[in-house]
Amino acid sequence: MTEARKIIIDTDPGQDDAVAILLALASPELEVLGITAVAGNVPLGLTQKNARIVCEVAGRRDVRVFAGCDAPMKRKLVTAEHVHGRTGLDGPELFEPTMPLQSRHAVDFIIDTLRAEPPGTVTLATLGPLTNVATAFHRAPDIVPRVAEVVSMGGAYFEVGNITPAAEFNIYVDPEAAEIVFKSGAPATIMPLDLTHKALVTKPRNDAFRALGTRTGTFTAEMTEFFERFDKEKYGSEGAPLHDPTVIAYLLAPDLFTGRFINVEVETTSDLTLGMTVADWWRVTNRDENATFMGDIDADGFFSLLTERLARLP
Ligand SMILES: [Ca+2]
Repeated sequence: MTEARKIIIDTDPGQDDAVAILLALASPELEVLGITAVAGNVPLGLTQKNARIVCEVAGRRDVRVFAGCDAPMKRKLVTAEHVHGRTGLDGPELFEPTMPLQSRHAVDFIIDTLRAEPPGTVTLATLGPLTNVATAFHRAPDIVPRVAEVVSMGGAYFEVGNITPAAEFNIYVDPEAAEIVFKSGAPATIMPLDLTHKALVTKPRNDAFRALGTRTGTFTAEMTEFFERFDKEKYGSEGAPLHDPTVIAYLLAPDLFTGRFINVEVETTSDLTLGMTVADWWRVTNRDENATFMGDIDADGFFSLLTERLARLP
């Protein structure tokens, strides 16, 4: 086997973040150098704790978890307990994690790691608002050319918004951070709602998690059942979209995805459309391409990969 791809997972767990972390920890092609928590779905005190809970469920107390920024760069934090529940991980019975939180700040960890590892070898997999990554890029611009790729769940174009009519949650919470990252020059791949709304946890797919008969399988099924209640009501669809694991699946099996390398910019001034990702899908401007904006997914392939990998965990 070729050498594992080194990644840092930046995250605001969140049930779908939790599934993404489990997928990464179950996959030998990836070496998780660290997990950096950020405020988003719920406040930082909960996201860093939830990240540790998920590592313990996976039997991976050795993974380093760092706490990062507790608020967006220039704005007040907006959270999403209405989707994820009070803890952010509502659904399964939760426990107090006993593995330690690292003492270093997540932003320092990102900067130190990118400076220490050979250039072009560390990928940033981002599953929440981009505050930690943008703060690192802003504070240490020398790390930007060392990033192999930033793969982010965020944004939307055809599906437009889920937190406002125009904006997807991760980008809306910290639009200035998203703008810094997407304009940084680091190779970017974006998993927008256009794609994740095709990755629905239908009943048979949820049953497949439960049928694993493992702690991880049950934990996953109970989490996805919880947030499904909200999304089914909201969208009237046959299941809830499983957003964040698409980022990890892309690192494992890029052929499951198709998209376009285009210009993507973030609205940071308008009240009406704040946080909108303006994606030049039809290439109607001369603005420079800066991101691969994904549009389609082989959903059956994605769920088979996910279930097969989760089966490897305890
Ligand atoms: Ca997330």
